[in-house]
Amino acid sequence: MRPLIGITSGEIYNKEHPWSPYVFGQSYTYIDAVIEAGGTPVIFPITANQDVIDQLLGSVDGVLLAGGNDLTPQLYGQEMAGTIDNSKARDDFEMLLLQHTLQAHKPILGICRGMQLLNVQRGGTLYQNIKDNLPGKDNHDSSNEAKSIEHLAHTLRVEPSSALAAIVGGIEIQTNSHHHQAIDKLGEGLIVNSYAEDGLIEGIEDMRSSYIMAVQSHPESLFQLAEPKWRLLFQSFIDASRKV
Ligand SMILES: [Mn+2]
Repeated sequence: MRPLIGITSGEIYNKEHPWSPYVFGQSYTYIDAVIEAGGTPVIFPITANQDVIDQLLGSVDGVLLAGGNDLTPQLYGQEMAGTIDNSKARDDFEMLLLQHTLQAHKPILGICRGMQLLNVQRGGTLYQNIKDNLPGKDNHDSSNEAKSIEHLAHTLRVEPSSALAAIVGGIEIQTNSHHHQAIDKLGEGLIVNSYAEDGLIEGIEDMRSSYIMAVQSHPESLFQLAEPKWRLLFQSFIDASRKV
């Protein structure tokens, strides 16, 4: 059986027709990654209706918290200072969805914004803009500036004792970088599973009682060609979802 995987969506605006209703959507790369790893993807809409959230979660075997816009900084006790393009509706939906997914012990894979959401949900904080807050660090938006999401920006140092090291089969893996925010204070119960060369956190996990795994980069754009080892991450997530 292919496990059913809920993927979070973003609000997509039609810039040429700003009067048009926005669309809930997500990049095809997440969909392909789930299908190729053996799962069946379903894109979740954004809603504040708790019954709908419960039914959406109840229908799936795992949840992929996808990338997208910045989190509203009030969620981690800060005022706006470097955050761009945040959506309170998406934040509220995903915080509720994440809380319920954790309570249900269903597998979670967080990517980029999804990793930051997990950290904040556990009481952690973010640097709102790496270039302002940490001016000595490497450029973490280089895949964007190279106009290629497949552009390999960092070699990650994977913690040898982490679940991620066991999953990808090593303590080094290449990845892309398309983010301007980063984890500052680590959330409760989470461990760092990987760092960039400059020391920034590139992945977190909590495998104590269920599968909770998250990365800052976009492996869904790398597993096909640029770094095939990332395929193992999606396979481990789908395998965990099959067991629930
Ligand atoms: Mn990075």
